Amino acid sequence: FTVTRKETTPFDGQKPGTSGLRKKVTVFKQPHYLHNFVQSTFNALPADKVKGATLVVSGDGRYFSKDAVQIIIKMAAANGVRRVWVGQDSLLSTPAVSAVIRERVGADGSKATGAFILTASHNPGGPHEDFGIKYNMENGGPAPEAITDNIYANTKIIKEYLIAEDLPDIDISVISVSSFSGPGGPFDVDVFDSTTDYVKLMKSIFDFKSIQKLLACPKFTFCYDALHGVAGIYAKRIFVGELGANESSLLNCTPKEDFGGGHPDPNLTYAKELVAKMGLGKLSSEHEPPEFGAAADGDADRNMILGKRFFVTPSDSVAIIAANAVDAIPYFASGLKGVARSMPTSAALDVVAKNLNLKFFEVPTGWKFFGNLMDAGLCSVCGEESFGTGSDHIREKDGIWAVLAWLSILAFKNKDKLNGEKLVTVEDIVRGHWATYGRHYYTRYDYENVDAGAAKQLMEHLVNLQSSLDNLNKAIKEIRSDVSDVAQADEFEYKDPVDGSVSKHQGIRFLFADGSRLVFRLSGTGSEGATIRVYIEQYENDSTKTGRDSQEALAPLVEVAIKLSKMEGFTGRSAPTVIT
Ligand code: VG1
Ligand code: CO
Repeated sequence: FTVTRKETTPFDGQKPGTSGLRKKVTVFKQPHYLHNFVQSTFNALPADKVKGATLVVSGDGRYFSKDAVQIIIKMAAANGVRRVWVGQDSLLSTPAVSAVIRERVGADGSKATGAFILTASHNPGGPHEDFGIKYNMENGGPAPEAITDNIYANTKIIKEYLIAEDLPDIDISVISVSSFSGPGGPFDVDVFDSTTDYVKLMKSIFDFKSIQKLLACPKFTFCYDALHGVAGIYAKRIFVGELGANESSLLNCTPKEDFGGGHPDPNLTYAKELVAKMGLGKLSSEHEPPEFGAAADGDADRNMILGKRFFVTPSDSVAIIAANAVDAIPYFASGLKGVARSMPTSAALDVVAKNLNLKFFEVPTGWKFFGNLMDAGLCSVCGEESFGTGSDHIREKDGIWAVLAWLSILAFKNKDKLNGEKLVTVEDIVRGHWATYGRHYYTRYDYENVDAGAAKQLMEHLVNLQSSLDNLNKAIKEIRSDVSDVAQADEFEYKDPVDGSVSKHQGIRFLFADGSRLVFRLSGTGSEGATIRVYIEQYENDSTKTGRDSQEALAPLVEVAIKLSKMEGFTGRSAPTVIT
């Protein structure tokens, strides 16, 4: 092949957000748009991570992925990359990409040093919906801010990109290696099986035999919904192929470019079919719900865990996994190095860390902040309130891993009960946890796609309120007299304990004297307008009061949050788009 230099001019707004660049497909389809971002990434990386390097390119299979893969292959060739690894049909879940970077060794001994992941995660897909791209590093984790800032700086000054226009399109539906020769030497494209490396890793972490026994027990019924995302191919291999679950326990496990028209976000609002099947929500059906249900987002890094007629909050989920990991999961048998959560995630994990005497870290939203801690051997298990849970087996959150962790805990708790009368249920485990550690009532209100200017004004208003604690508390008491005082109000700032880098403006916090919290953030993953997230939390350690309905228990704080922020005044919204 030959290398062509194409002239181009910068596009505005190619700044990677919480997790890469996410825009409407119509934006990505503009001539040179994707090219500019890919070239800017190559320009931002150290030369040895491009020239002669091995790169992974794949994603959740959403609309435009197939075109994007061919473009990136041609640009990689032209930029001197030695080989590109592509999952069959360009499918690899985000956690599988992380595993492939860390674990896969090519036939010639090669190892990958990075990846382009093609996903907009939980955002809908299709010609009029979202596409996304993000770069992951040699440790398997998302590029840190120093790199994403550098990519963005390059997008603003780009003048040309390199592409091998005469390289033929690669048939990515067939596992095979295609070899080419260019001006800089040989170039290979290796299309490989999307599930093998990931499945092998999962088998090295969990006791598959004990999960098999649980799933074989007629009293234990199981259900998994991939929402037509990439998780489906892993669910088939692992839950059915390896663990013996019935094919009929899988919902929506065939990946689709538009996720079947749905919103591939595993929460109580968007995973409607599963929620109904589990006996939750208005649509709940007549039949007896399964004992365990779970769902994933488009790129399979998120998870929702449900019991029969029971929802496990993601903040509780990570705390419960941490509390049981050593007993139930062989990978952690020798102990946890530490645990971490994102700032808006509830403090349920903090209480576990304290009781078990574990190192504990609170980081800003987004998985990239956990990576440094894990690389330094400081953290084993971590999680976010946004349905993200994971461990140091890779450097991304991992939806299937979380399900296997829960199945392991259930298998452990039921190991002597499989022939008995009654199984320990998901609900029993959660209620038992609250009885030991107390309960963090928790909810998140999302106001999606509000006017960006209005959202900014609302945030400024909140920051202004923080200038006087006295006035703030007066204002709050006028809204509700039955909430405790705000003891500290600030914007969260994080100093990375490993590299000393500082991240500012990571969310507006109101910390109450009784341990309650209100947090406000603007989303960094949307593609249109702004999304305001309001996180509301209250701690209760009187075990007679941990069984209340969560929305009811949180009603006073919710009222304070909405009125204090003047939500309706600024945004015109009288209700959130999504409550989780
Ligand atoms: C959201 C979540 C955050 C998560 C991020 C990426 O970010 O709040 O916790 O890490 O999505 O998840 P934001 O900035 O919109 O609040 V994924 O599964 O979309 O890559
Ligand atoms: Co995701």
